[in-house]
Amino acid sequence: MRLSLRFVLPLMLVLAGIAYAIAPLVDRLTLSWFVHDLDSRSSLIVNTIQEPLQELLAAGKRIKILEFFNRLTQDERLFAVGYCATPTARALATRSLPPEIRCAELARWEGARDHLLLSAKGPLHVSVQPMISAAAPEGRLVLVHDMSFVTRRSEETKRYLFYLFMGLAAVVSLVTVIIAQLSWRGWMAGMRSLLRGEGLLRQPGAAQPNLPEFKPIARDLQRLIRELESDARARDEDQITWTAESLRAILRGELRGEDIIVVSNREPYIHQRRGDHIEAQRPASGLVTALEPIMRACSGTWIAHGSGSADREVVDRHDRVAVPPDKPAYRIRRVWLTAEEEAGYYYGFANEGMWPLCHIAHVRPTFRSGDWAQYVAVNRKFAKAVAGEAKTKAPIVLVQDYHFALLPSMIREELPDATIITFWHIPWPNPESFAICPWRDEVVAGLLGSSILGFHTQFHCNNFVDTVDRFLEARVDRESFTVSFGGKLTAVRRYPISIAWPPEAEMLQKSVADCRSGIREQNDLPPELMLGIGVDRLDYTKGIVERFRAIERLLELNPEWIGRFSFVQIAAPTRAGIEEYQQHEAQVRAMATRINTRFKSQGPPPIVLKVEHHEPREVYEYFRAADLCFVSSLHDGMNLVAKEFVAARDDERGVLILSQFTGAARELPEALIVNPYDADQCAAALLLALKMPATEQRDRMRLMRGLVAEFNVFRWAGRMLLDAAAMRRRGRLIGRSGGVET
Ligand code: ADQ
Repeated sequence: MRLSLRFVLPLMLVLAGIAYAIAPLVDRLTLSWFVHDLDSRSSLIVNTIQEPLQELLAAGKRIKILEFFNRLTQDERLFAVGYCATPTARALATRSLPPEIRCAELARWEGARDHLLLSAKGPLHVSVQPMISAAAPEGRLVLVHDMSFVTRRSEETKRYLFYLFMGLAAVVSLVTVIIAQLSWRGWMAGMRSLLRGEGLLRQPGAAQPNLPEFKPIARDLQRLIRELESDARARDEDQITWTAESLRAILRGELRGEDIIVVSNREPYIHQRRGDHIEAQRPASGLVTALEPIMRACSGTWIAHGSGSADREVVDRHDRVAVPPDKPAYRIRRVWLTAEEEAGYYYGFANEGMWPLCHIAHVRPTFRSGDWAQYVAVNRKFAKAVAGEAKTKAPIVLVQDYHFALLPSMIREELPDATIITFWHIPWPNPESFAICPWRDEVVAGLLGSSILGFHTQFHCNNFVDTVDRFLEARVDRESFTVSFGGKLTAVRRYPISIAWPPEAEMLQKSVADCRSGIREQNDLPPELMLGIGVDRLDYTKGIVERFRAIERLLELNPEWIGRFSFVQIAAPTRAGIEEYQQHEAQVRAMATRINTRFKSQGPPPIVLKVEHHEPREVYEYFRAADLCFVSSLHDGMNLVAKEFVAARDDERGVLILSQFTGAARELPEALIVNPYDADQCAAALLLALKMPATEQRDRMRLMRGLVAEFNVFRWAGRMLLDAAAMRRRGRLIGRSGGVET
């Protein structure tokens, strides 16, 4: 409509102007036509009346002549008729002959070009014709025609001319608007099909692609576009210094304050009752460590299981509480679970089933149908909470981890237009291993409710896509790494997680020298002692037993280090309700005791085991106090401890020993990469670390710090959210949002 007005109005004005400008021209033209016409008419009349008039003249019948003339003027256009026998004679004429026409002046009219007389009666055409008579050689007939009809006609012509141009303007506008609309629609359809990559695969009007010969070209084209896009994205990303502030600015620009909801099992702040006061504790979790800065940056809603002893006391009537407690920036919406729900969903299916299933740590998964039923019910409960917290129909929902495999498709049912980004923080096994799960199809189908599904490494993405291919009726595109299932597309992407950079100033406040002396003193260790550090949840996947075995082997093979080297293991209690974890804790404790007993006589204990939670600041103090950090996970999605150790060492000292089975090993090749199952290799790495010259430590540490700085957690979140924003933009362009339909 706007287009029509913008186009039609000026066009009409232009055409009206043209009509106005050419009207006098047309006037002149029509006048000359009429004059010419009247000239011919006059000649015709004169020729016709010559004979009877000559007879009447010869008979001298003046009265009859006047009657004859009067009869002639009954013609509506013939205004007057007269006859002059000689220039000096008196005109014999009808009364209507204008007085300006006198016999003596007829010569003037004979020679005139336009024959026009503007009399008191209006415009007149005067024609003077000679009589062909030997009796009156000077006789002249005067015919006067009324030309007022010419003025009337001219007015009419102008009016018609105006209508004609207006009509023309309307037709031209209509045709133009129709053509514009048709070509806009066609262009849009073309764009849509191009965006869907169908441009070359589908002919207009054809329901199915029917140009198979173009398929390879279309695929090549699509791949080229994707490569260009990803190149451009990488370039754009490289130019950004990723900080909480730049992430916030990008989110403001790209997502314009869109509704962001995070869902995870673990809450970022747990309120615990300690006697008569309530304490807000941050749990020891990589996931929380990674997502907390993002939520601070974009102030959304974090939905999580309320598990603290004082959680219910601090929430409002909608079960919400603003956090962080000292400087509220976002809110937690707590979901309450019954003891049965927690036992079945969390301890049962998630941690006795999915966790060992996805980690190759030689602990058998246990699957019970009762646990599965609770897992389904709790996922449904969280889906309802998401729908309840959503402020718009199309929020961006970030679903976290293996506790919520079914949640993406359940959210999709509640909010079809939501953009759902699911991040799987743990590894994804190969299809053979995953086949163990009795509900494998449901789990995979649930995850395919996501718009984007993220893993830490490409290897895990490959395993997931292979699993889909093996078990579901889905279309897998390995070029674009997308899965089409149930009419929806899920992009499977690699987003290596990281930590905030730079670390909070508070973490690095205490100097390395003070940390070294302070930590040794706190643990009754001699000041000159070489110190190793391990920080983990007390989980069997972290390889703590293998780590201790490597320390024992080091001391066995290199007894000169007994009493000169100790290893502090900080182990946060975790999932203590599960038998495997209880056994694992017992095994770790027993092993530390045995090794310490074995080498105790010769000075400080080789292993200092601290099974307790520590605040992040204390953990950083240990990192800064140590000479080496040993991460020996048997299987780990990423492992943030490795990156935290690197971030803590602004003195560019310290050696990182890192298991080859962590996602982090792919990003930090400057660490000493080891196989945790190979005790001799690990012992050799420990020895190398203890003896490593300061310059080599600095070179390795510098490279690792550069990588962690560049690929920090803000980039992790920013990339996912930018991809989501691009997906939403594309969705809006082709008339859809959320999961892109195939
Ligand atoms: P986690 O298995 O929890 O995370 P990790 O990545 O190592 O493992 O993160 C643990 C976090 O907890 C670190 O921030 C660490 O500092 C902290 N932490 C550990 N022990 C602690 C203690 N005793 N006291 C205080 N803090 C402690 C899962 C996956 C990982 C993946 C992360 C993030 O298993 O592979 O890297 O999610 O995606």
